[in-house]
Amino acid sequence: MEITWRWFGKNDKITLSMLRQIGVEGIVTALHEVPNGEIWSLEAIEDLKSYIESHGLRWSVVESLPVSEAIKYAGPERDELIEKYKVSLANLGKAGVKTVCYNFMPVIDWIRTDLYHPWPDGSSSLYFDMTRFAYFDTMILRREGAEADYSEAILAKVKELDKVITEEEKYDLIDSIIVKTQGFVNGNIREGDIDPVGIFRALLKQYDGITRDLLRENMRYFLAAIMPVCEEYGINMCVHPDDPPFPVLGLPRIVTCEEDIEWFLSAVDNPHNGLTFCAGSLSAGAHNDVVAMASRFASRTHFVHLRSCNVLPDGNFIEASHLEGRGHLVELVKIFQKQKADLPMRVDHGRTMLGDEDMGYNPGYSFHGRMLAVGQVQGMMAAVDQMQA
Ligand code: DNO
Repeated sequence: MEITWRWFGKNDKITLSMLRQIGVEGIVTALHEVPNGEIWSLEAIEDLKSYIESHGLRWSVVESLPVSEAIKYAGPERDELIEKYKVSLANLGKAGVKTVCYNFMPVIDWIRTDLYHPWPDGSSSLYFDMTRFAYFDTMILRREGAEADYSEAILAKVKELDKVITEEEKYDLIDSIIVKTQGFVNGNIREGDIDPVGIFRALLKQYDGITRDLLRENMRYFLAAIMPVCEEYGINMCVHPDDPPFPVLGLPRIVTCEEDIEWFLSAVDNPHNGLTFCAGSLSAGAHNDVVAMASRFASRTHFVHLRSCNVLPDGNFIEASHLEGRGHLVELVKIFQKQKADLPMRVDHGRTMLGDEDMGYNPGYSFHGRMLAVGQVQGMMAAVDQMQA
């Protein structure tokens, strides 16, 4: 696999020169300044690409070329947005950047409730707490019918939490779930937006009546429309699994398990329609056997996120060390190393440690924590290579 790193552009405090020193070969990035739905110009793509190359690295993967909401819920502007998406893809193809990660999650990309969940050793990880999430949904968002989506036990815990939660903690919960984790991934809400909860409610409304089957149909429609451009330019699309891999906030989620992946791969059965194998997202679902899924889908995997989770009682989960957890990364390295020598891989998130917490990095995207994970994965790769030689 090719060792890649998610880098957030020229203003990222983690510089390309730093990355070369730790063995990074390829960069995963996006034109973060271009608003969602606008065309990525060839000039802007080439400018960023040469900047990356001037540091002895290459632009391996786009993460993400975001799919606008109206494409996902099939709004009247859908075809126009797909045409723009195709122009961006063609421009990427002309510039030679040919692996494109995206997701098809309505309204909200990945979800965490705690950005600094402490480990006994003094470092911290991202965490998902079902009670706190249900609190956000039922007591802050006050979504109609939300209670029906949680067990009696969780609802009882929500009541208890309501007795002790402070206004500041409520603010932090909103900030973690719909602001801090979203803006930097070109999501719908950005830091500084006033009334994020109001914006969020309006976004959810757009999906009234959008069932799982309709969302699937909209994904099929989008993929079928862009495949000719992907074929012409040799672009591999790779959808990121839903994180966490289960329905949330009354929204359907359609890339959550083996059957879902099988479905979208065969709905548009084209080698350019592929998967980002995100072991972290998939391992957060107790229903997923991550190693079996990797074996099954390796040939349609164009990009790998190596990260691991532990699932805890109540449906809570924690981002585990790269050496343990349900992701079984050593097994995945064995599978993907055999599949394709230059398959791009990034370690995804890392722990926050050794001063990372003071640097203002995007949640999960620490320097020391990710560097440690890169070292661990490099070790796995070297050992697996020797064993397989
Ligand atoms: C979070 C990321 C996701 C991912 C997008 C891909 O850390 O893994 O935001 O980039 O879902 O479109």
